[in-house]
Amino acid sequence: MSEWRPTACVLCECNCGIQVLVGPDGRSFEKIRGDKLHPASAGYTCNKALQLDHYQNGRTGRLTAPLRRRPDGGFEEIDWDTAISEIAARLREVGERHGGESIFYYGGGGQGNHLGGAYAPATMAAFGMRYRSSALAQEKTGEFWVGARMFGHPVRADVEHAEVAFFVGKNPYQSHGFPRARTVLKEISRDPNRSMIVLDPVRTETAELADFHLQLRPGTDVYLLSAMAAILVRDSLIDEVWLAEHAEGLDEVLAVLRAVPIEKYCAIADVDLELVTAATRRLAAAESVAALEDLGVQMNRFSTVVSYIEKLVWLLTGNLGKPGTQYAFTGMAAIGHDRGHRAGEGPKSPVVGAPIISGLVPCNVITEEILTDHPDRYRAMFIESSNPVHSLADSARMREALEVLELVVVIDVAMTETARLADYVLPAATQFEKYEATFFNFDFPRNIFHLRHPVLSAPDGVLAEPEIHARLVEAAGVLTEDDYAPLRAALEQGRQAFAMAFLGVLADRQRAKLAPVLLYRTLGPTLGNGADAAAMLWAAAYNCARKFPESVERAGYGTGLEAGERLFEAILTGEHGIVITEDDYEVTWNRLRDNKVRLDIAELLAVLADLPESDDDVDEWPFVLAAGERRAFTANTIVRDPRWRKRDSGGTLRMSSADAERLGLAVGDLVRVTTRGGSAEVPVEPSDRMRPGHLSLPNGFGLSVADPDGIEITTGVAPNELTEFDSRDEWVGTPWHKYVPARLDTVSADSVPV
Ligand SMILES: Nc1nc2c(c(=O)[nH]1)N[C@H]1C(S)=C(S)[C@@H](COP(=O)(O)OP(=O)(O)OC[C@H]3O[C@@H](n4cnc5c(=O)[nH]c(N)nc54)[C@H](O)[C@@H]3O)O[C@H]1N2
Ligand SMILES: Nc1nc2c(c(=O)[nH]1)N[C@H]1C(S)=C(S)[C@@H](COP(=O)(O)OP(=O)(O)OC[C@H]3O[C@@H](n4cnc5c(=O)[nH]c(N)nc54)[C@H](O)[C@@H]3O)O[C@H]1N2
Ligand code: SF4
Ligand SMILES: [Mo]
Repeated sequence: MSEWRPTACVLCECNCGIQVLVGPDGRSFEKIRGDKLHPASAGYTCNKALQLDHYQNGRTGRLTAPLRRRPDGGFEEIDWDTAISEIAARLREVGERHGGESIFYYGGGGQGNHLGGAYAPATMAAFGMRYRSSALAQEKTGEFWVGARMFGHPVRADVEHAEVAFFVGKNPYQSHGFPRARTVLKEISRDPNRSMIVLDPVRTETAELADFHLQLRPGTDVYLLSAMAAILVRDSLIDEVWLAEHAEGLDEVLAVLRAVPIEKYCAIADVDLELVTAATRRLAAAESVAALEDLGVQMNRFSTVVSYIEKLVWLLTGNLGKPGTQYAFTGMAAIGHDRGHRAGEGPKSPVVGAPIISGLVPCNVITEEILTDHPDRYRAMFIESSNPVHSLADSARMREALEVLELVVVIDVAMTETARLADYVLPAATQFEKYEATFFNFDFPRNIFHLRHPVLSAPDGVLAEPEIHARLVEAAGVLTEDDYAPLRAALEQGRQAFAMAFLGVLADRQRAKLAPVLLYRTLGPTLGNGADAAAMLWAAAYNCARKFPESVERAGYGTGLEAGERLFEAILTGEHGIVITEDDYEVTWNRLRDNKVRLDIAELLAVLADLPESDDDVDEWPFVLAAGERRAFTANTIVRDPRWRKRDSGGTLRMSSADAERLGLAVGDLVRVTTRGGSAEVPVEPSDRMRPGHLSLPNGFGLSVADPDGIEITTGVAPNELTEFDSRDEWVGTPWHKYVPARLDTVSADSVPV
């Protein structure tokens, strides 16, 4: 019997609730619709969710058995016992020769799946691994670090309730980033009392809805935002009363901003001074401003400094801890938290000495940590649920790095660009075949968690990640039945006795690291319905109730130890997603360090005080390429089957109509785009939305899949064939993928259909 089953979309961090109708074959999604019962998305989806069958059943190169690389470079299928014991033995060997810390862990989850990665710390501990990274360390670590310095706690924007929404290098219409984005954007746009300000060189779908589109020259946000902050100071638009109560370090900031050459900076950004002034005044006059910055600036020149000055703009106008501004959120995991060490202090990567922010080595130094004869270089990599050969800067160099490693293990659902270079590939169940969840729980005032139940059965030969980690940890010999027995005995006395026994485990720091697998093997099997993987969430729920007792109580779970237990039960049984915490806006202040904002970050103020004019070589590189734009049919590399796209199937290079006309190019004409890092042929799409001199390539293209005859088809250009690892932020090492100096050559007059 077919029935609608609740789950979620896995294509962006919003994870909108959906319902699926499984076809009579028991494998395909016959229909997909938004889930009205989901507490955050409430029935909303964008166009992409409806294509999820292509993730599940498309031509993806689905993996269905563990693979081992043969000496000739091909792969052979092996059984799970062989795979686990060989991988464990080889990880141990690497550890014995070079220390476990020479095994680098990368990934742990994509846009929809973090539950598996929550078990990975046990595998890391079992083999002595220490260093790790993920995609967050090539986009968000600058903002994390700045947030840690200014607030001591990560904050997010309450766009939904804002009078003024301020988007800096962010196109929520396509990329989302907050629930029901398209609906919210349209509401703001329609409301005469609310406004939208967008900084983007492209007239995006979001910019089109904006009241103020500051269509700046690419890479000049630091100047434009400095000018805006300086206008606030010059015209006495700052909220002095609020700042006196809530902030420290104002004088140091004012001293720098008073010296900003406003007109000159607007000229550098190439935006009309009057437009900048009007937008700034609108922002200052608002009761509430919610600001969202994203890759347009986080992967661009001065990225970390821009994250800082962007925050100064809304802090100087008093926009924190009130409805429609920014808030410090709760959650089931600590995403975005960092200690906020001063530059040069704090943990560092072993070879390059790069700062480790939020526990993550900057992605852009990974190849440098491998391609060297430094004694502490990484010798092996354990890669889970990510595709670094495609997603990290300079794919050619990343391939070279994987080739020199002694061992590469990949856990994925598909034969990806990265898996192809592995020594062992372990096949995972898809996100619809297992219990799954994300820790992207950033909502406010009601925060949401969604434990998705499987809606399809997994094929033989694949395993969910928690089981893979448990087997690896056991194969390492660090956990046996003897370790499980006391916890199981306690469980027989009930959960409270179990909780006490588990606290005993946590008291031993070494054992505490193995806690995920201890929970999985003891509590897991008692949860019923094959929900073993939810075991980790039991500890996470207790932790959430301990860290945010009032918020958990307000959400209806009571107080004390009981609250953690009730919250966990609600998570386990709430198939549509549940409210985990409920806050008021004021609570933000309790979460900030010293209940205050620290405005001055000396290192970054020094940069702002002394910005260079321009160092571009426009003769050699007349264009700036943004490598990796989010479009209607891109989703990182999660959907591999090119047939999922209803438009832009080849992934065009967008350029301004004026440039196209000058070069005699029409839609579909092939050009060769060349950068310092590489060169590729791509069809162009002239557009009046683009600034002259600017080029844009979509993300998520350049994937290879086999057609039914086994012939490999690659669709579009993989952006990181064109990027360079050393084009990166000075403070946290994030890449400047949106600012790739480029040149164009026409290839032929032949057009291809786009
Ligand atoms: N459709 C779709 N949605 C997605 C994803 C996807 O693959 N496809 N991926 C998800 C992920 S992982 C992320 S991190 C988010 C990213 O979400 P976004 O950051 O919104 O996505 P991008 O399109 O990469 O970049 C945003 C904007 O930056 C602009 N930009 C380029 N150069 C500059 C500049 O110099 N200054 C300014 N101010 N802006 C500039 C671009 O024109 C673009 O409109 O999207 C998520 N959502
Ligand atoms: N040039 C350039 N590069 C970029 C960007 C850009 O804008 N420009 N954007 C960057 C950003 S913001 C991000 S977030 C990264 C994303 O890049 P990555 O972090 O590498 O992640 P994804 O492309 O999302 O790939 C997720 C992987 O998980 C696999 N997968 C799917 N479901 C499961 C599952 O259930 N289990 C397991 N084990 N695997 C699964 C997929 O097959 C895929 O290989 O790309 C970055 N790279
Ligand atoms: S891709 Fe669209 S439907 Fe899917 S989670 Fe994101 S916003 Fe929701
Ligand atoms: Mo991302």
